[in-house]
Amino acid sequence: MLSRRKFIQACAAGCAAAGGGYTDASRSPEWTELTAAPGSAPLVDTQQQTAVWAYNGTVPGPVLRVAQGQEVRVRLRNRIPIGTTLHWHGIRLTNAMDGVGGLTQAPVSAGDVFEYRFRAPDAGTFWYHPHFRSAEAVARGLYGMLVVEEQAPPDFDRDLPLILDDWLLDDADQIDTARFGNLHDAAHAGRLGNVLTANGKPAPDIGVRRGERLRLRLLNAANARVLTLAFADLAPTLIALDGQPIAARSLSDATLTLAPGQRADVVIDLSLDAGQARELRAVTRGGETPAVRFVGTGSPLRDELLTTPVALPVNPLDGAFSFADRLQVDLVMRGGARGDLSSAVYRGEQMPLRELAQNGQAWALNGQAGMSETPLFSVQRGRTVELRLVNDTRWPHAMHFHGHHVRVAASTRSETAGDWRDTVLLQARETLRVTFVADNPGKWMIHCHMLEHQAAGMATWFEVA
Ligand SMILES: [Cu+2]
Repeated sequence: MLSRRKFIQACAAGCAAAGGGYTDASRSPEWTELTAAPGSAPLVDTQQQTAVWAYNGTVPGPVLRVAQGQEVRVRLRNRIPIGTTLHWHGIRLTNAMDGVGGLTQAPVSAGDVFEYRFRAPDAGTFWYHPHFRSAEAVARGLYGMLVVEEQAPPDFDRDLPLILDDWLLDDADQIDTARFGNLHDAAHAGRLGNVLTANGKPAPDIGVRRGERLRLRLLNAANARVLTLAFADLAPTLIALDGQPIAARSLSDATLTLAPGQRADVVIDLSLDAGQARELRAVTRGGETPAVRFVGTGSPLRDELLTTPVALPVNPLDGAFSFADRLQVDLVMRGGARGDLSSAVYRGEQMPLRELAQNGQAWALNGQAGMSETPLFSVQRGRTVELRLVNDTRWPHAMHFHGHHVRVAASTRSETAGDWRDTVLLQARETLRVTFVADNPGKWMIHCHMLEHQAAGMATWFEVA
């Protein structure tokens, strides 16, 4: 892995020679070590440690920065008491490196090592987390951001990852482990927490100079909480979603909704004088909770705010859809509390709801609870797929696609037509159509990123041959 400084040096030597293509991976033979192990973190305040699982001892794990097209090399060591993997959320990588325990690899046993090597074709904001028993592993703190740098990064004064999480802690400020696997949570909104953190701290202060232009890389790493962020008068401009650049747009009402797994890149220009503060807040039913506090500090960087627009270079996504011979697939979600699911297939057996519940299942996709032996659909490489996602439940869901980004066909309450996403939010009873070219061979999951919903049935897969 190259640090940003090393990348710039490597680029000085090699990027021009690469003619705008990808840097030569042979120049970057380093491996990044990531060790998943029990640890502790001051989630609530600096005087109080919460027992967590952490990568390299920190929550979130280290921000990994790589150059677009460069080979990423990460050596995972498992020192937690259960099997684990690394899933590179949003990266259109080679299938064997997707990190789905039981589908693309065997889970890495406690004490073992696994090496991940892949190229990141798209520049943008991505993340990594286990994809085996992920509801528990992510809730205990195993996640981190993967930043893929543009070949020619646009001009920001600061690039600031903001990794948000919603922790369920008990009275002693420890992770509520008794609720793991709770079927009531799984059949409702999932595991909702009671402590909001940004970069592992509650409402941290972030010092900013007057006139500073920030690129915020926002990630919702919560198990289940849909976060609506209120920027108030920070005048946010949205420039990318799920790692894919968009034509810059301002946010209506200065709010941004991020479902679990979703990311957004937002530019803000701050006019704070020393000592002044502005909060970025998360809106919940109970009111607003501060997520981060920007505090003016030091001497002004510039007196007048920058007004130059920001545009990110586009990524090499294949949007050459061929609708004439597209494969149309319906994905119908049913079940959950106050749903009408009476039975579904689980592990090859048709089961009534009561029996599903005994197996920890509460949801079905096209009548199937959990992963099946055969894929939901198989598609020839290069063919256009049109998926109609039908949320026939009373609950929102955040459907995540592996190995591909999908284009939203028509705007909905939560999503905007034309955006490329790897995770889309559907409100209760909502239908959403997405389109993509199945250009990445292998076995790819589609699942709800509310991790308790995934564990309780909302998981399927497709195959690109
Ligand atoms: Cu869901």
